[in-house]
Amino acid sequence: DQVELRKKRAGEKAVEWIEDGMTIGLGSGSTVYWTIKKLGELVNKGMKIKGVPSSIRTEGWANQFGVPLTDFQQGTELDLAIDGADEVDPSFHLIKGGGGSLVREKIVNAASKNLIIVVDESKVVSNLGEFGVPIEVVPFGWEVTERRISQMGCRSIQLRKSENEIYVSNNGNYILDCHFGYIENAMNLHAQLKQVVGVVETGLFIGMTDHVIVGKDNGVQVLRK
Ligand code: DER
Repeated sequence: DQVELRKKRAGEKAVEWIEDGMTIGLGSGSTVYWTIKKLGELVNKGMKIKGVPSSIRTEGWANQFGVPLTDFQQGTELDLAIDGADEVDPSFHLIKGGGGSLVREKIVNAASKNLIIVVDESKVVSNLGEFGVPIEVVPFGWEVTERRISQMGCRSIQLRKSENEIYVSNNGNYILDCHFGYIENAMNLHAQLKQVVGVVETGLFIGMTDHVIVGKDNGVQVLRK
């Protein structure tokens, strides 16, 4: 379908930034799926790279497509990370976490020299906030953490479920999806949220992104800051 084709175009385009010998941060989600699949083809043709996966699901795709994996014991700086997003604003601030992998994604992306975001055009917005901000919280006392966050002006807050069960992240934590309405200052909101006792990480990725590759019906557009 059209959306999948736009995701595929953006995901595959990102491999042009990958060079032999690189260690790559592998993001999570259905757009970066196409990056990992394409990367497997390049490895099959002899490209020498290693990937650090940002989720168990991404680890499975890397194994399926033959992308060699490594971890931070082998090195604490990655050459490049490629990841998806739920929203991208004109300053390249992001909302991420729709797929539940935001903590490991942020760790991987923050450890990378460069970050490329791959999205279909529907993710490009003029103002963050339509998409609820995913916030990973410690399960113990999550009800107290939820109350504290709801007092910060969010309009609605939901404990994420998956098939009627509480969603548990790869790190054993819960996720609260918080709708703040249009976010005027994403940096400030992130900083305030990070202070709340019980919050592990937010889906606000501020000032981390170098390039954004947008998949469109008629091709791809590379946005540079
Ligand atoms: O959960 C995440 O952060 C994903 O990267 C998400 O933001 C993008 O997922 P998609 O490529 O499946 O839309």
